[in-house]
Amino acid sequence: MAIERTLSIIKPDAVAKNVIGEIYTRFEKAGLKIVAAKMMHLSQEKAEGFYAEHKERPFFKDLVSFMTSGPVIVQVLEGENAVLTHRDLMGATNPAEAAAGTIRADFAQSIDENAVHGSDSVESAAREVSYFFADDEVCARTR
Ligand code: RTP
Ligand code: MG
Repeated sequence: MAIERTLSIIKPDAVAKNVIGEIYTRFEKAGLKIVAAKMMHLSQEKAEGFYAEHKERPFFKDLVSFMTSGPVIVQVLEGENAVLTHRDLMGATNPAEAAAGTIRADFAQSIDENAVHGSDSVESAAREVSYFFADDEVCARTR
């Protein structure tokens, strides 16, 4: 299987719940390595740019408002099949439909405040990683 990278965001609701460590533990237990990480409070412009693909959707304004409501933790995860492995750990977008034991089932309250983001393809991951990190901010984990 291919070693991939994916972009992960712990959203403002999960940071506020103080479950950053619990979420990181799930990544590590699944064999995903954190190769870049930062805490940041997204500006409106940064959040709008990140979710530009959704800008015509009815939920866009609420999504941007939520994503700028408090700090987030943004990280790059690396591992075998990282994009899908991470999506599986997250669970369905709507936590009411998320499988038991997934991050969204355990920590999210609604489709609008759903704890985490994960890239949905290798192509999106490449774009999203470079949206948040310069090349030299992503570290090789060789040992
Ligand atoms: P994300 O991008 O945040 O990882 O979530 P996702 O792939 O599971 O879902 P996506 O379709 O990309 O939607 C991005 C975020 O928009 C909100 N959303 N609300 N009310 C709605 O019908 C609706 N649909 C999407 C969610 O917060 C979702 O995470
Ligand atoms: Mg998405």
